[in-house]
Parts: sequence; C-alpha cells; structure tokens
Amino acid sequence: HQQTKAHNYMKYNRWTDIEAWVSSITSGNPALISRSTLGKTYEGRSMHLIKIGKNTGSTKPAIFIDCGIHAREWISPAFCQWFVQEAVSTYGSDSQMTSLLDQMDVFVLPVFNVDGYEHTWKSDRMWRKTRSRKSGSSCIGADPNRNFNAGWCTLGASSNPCSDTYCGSSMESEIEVQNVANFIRKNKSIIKAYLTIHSYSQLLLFPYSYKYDQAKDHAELMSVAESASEALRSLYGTRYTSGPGATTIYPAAGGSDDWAYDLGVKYSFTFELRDTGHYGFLLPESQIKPTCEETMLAVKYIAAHVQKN
Ligand code: ING
Ligand code: ZN
Repeated sequence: HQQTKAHNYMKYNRWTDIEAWVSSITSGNPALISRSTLGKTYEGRSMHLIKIGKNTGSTKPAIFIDCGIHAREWISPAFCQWFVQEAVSTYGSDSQMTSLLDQMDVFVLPVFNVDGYEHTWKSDRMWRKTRSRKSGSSCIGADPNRNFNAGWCTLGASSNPCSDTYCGSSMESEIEVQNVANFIRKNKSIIKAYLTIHSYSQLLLFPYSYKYDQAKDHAELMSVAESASEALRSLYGTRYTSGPGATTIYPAAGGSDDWAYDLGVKYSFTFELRDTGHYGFLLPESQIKPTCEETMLAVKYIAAHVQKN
C-alpha cells in the first residue's frame, strides 16, 4: 500500500492536488484501485471516479459515494479522500474493510462540483452552485442538488437563476448532474447504496425530501440511520439526528438521494457532516481528522448492512 506522493489528508486540498492524488493513489494500489472519468465539467475539468475493491474477475455489487456536490462544503471532499486512504490502508488488517472490499466495490467521486470548488478557492469561499452560464441572465450556476429528476423544482427550490437553490433551466441541465446520473443509471443493477456527503448540521438523511410521503423502506432506513449515527457518536460523542429530509432539514426537490432512491437504489443517504453552525462551512482543518474518523464508522456501518442484505 505505497503512495508515490505525499498527500496531506488533514488539510483542505486544491483541485490540482486532488487530481495528482487520484493518480498517485491509483498507481500506488493497482490491486485495489482503478480509475475512470464520468465526463467533463462545464468548464472542462475531468470528473475523476475511483473504484476501490478486490478484483474477483466478476461483476460485484457496489456502493457509490460522492463528495463536494456543493462547492463551499470543504469537509466533504476531505472525507472522500480520507475514505479512500483508509480503505487501502486498512484492507487486509481490518476485517470489516477487508470483507467489504472482497465482496463489493466502492465508487468514490471525490469532487462532484469541481468548477464550483475551484471558485471557492479563487474568488468566493461561500459559493454553492455549479458555474454554468445561461443566456438571458447574468447570474451563474445552478444548484446541483436541486437539478435531479425527483419532483424537480416543485418544492424548496427556486426558478430564479440568481438564487442559491436555483433548480436549473431543466432537470439535469447541469452537465455534472448528467454525468453522475448517466453513470448510476448505467450501473443501477449493481449499485446497492448511494451516499452523498454534504455539510453542515450533523444529520443523516434519507428519502424523501421532495415530498412528505414516507419512503417504502422508511422503517429500515430509519433504523440503519440511527444505528449508523450511534456508531459515529461512539468515537467523540458527536450527536447526529436521523430522518427523512423533508421533515428533518427542510423540503427540497431535485436532490440526488431522492432520485437514486426512486431509481431503485434502496440504501440512499445524505450525510450532513460537522458542525451545527459554530464554524459552519468554515470548519477548521483541525477538525478534518476527527470528523472523518467518526464518519468512517457510520459509513462502514451502512456498508456492512448493505453487504448482508
Ligand atoms: N443540504 C442539502 C441541500 O441540498 C438536502 C439538504 C438533502 C436537500 C437531500 C435535498 C435532498 O440543501 C446542504 N447542506 O446542502
Ligand atoms: Zn450541500
């Protein structure tokens, strides 16, 4: 499990450093990692996707994890980087990780909204949306988590291009959303779980957010979320609240977890990582390690549940 290049997991990394990391961790772990690209962003950056799992020579069931849908939620890409490193460094020693990667593949999209992420480093730390241009408006970008085909633009989303929750000119108008949705559609027979990592609020959410109806699997998803939150809390006492998006945070249509769930991915969860608002999106780098360590416990709990079901 060697790495050819030093990468600092306890810092927030620029996109160029994340790209270099994708290359080095892939080439350093050829037996466990392979990479592909989902396509390009609006501004032409590559959406790198990492696949972690033992090569068995046959198609395995999989878990899809994305980070950085929203540009300013910097702890989220930090978690995806942490997850990949933790997976390769504990495979073979941690029995749960070993069993997971023997039986399943984990797809990790370290940064979904790359253009927005770069914009938060260069110009506006609080940017949330994509960076797409639209004729007829001087405002830029749409909210990728309002752009999926799940009750699109009906609730908790705005049709005003200048709003931070602008749903876009049509569903999947954002190329980044199209790229992710196409991949998940193409692989829906193997994708058993969809996890999307946001911040902040310390919540573990599941469908629905676009309507108040209970999901068909509500009882199971609630029980998995509560046990995952309990596992998370066991490390540093960090308290999470679990529940359907609409009643736990706010009603919002066009979210990726609702879309994945309605496509047939039963275990569909949105994480809202630390904190509860003291630092908010500006979570200090000193909290990357504890946040990622505790979140690993919740993700591993969910993965183990998915594995045995
Ligand atoms: N929160 C999410 C948002 O997009 C959410 C909450 C989850 C909405 C699932 C819809 C579906 O607003 C943050 N912090 O982005
Ligand atoms: Zn978010």
